[in-house]
Amino acid sequence: MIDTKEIIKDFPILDREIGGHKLVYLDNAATSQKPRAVIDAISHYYEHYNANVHRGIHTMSEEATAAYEEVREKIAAFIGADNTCEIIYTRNTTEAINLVAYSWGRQNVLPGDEIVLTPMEHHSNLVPWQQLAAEREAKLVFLELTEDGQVNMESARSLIGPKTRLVALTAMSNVLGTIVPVREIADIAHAAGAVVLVDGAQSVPHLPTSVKEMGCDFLAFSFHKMLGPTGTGILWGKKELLEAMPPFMFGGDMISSVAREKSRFNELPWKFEAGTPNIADVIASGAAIDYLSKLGMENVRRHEVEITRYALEKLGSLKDIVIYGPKDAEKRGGVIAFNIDGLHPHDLGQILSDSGIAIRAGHHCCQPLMKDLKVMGTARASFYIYNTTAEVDLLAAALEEADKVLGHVAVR
Ligand code: C6P
Repeated sequence: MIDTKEIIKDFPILDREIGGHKLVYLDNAATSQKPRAVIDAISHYYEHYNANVHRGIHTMSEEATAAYEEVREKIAAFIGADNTCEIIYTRNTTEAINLVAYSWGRQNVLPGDEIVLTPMEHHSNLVPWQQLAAEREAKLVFLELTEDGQVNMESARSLIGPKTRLVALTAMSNVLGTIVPVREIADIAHAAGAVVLVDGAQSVPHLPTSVKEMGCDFLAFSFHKMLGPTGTGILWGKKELLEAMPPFMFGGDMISSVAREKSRFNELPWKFEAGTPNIADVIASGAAIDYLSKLGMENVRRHEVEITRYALEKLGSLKDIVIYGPKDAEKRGGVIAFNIDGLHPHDLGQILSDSGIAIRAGHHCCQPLMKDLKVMGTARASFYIYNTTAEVDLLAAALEEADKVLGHVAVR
């Protein structure tokens, strides 16, 4: 098991106080906190070898290029990819998905084709497909969910078929916490001749990941949710698919030669990386991978199952609370979205903040799912490696207090 007491020491921000209370950070699904090693990697780059990559032949440029490219190897190992040419740096998950929608989508999706999604997709894995579908006269098809927010596999078997061109699905919901059986769905999709894109924004930071075991064709994720800095994300794709795709953006670094009228494009992965990249943050993302690898992703997962199980029980015993998603901690990630009858989630978020507890409140960029749940929004607590059951107790106590303070003004 991981030792939270030791881990907490590595995160300077966790010493912070908010309004006289020690910070309890439970908004990890939005973005995680950063360990000292990641913060130091950024300043070390700027203090010692700040230079552009792939361009200069001076020492610092060579050092920066080596450090920047070395991270690609770490990422490939972390997600079980065979080849670093399949690892494309992007700004975040959203950009990675847009890259596929623009480049692969506009080349491969034809009128009458179907794009299959789940009803719990984040807007980042919905809006790009809406745009593509409108442009290509394709149709969006949604799988069904069971009452406790799991994918209804019967609907996967019946809705994925010969017209399906793409199945784009989250591996873990940022609202329901649901862990999706990606492999099973990918097998159904491949049998129908479709391509599978996995939104790993919530799963890669929290679960051991193997693109081979997942059986997907594309995987998108962001480093800022897994101890890394903001502004770095990854698109992994199968080499043969990426090779056949046109570049997404054009300009410097993505070319092999340019004449006045025409250009040749660079090979993978640089074909998809136009312009000066986010060098410092990519290098610091490597430090984030080192940190997580040292802990072991199996241990990260175990810790989160324990804390989620505890939180489901503790919060579940509160008066008038509704918790969304699977009841079993093994079937979900460390994300708990909830409502307390009669209290607005934003009011809850505010009152918890006054006690130093950071949660998220709102629609979590999943407005269609909110509509299905028949709510405007929810409160959401989400956990990571530095959270403890003692913090869950503080959350539960603050929610009880909030119910007392706000409850008497609320219309029940
Ligand atoms: N969800 C949340 O609070 P970006 O912003 O590109 O790094 O990640 C987008 C994204 C895509 N898919 C899923 C499943 C996500 O959870 C997110 C980000 C954050 O839930 C911010 S809205």
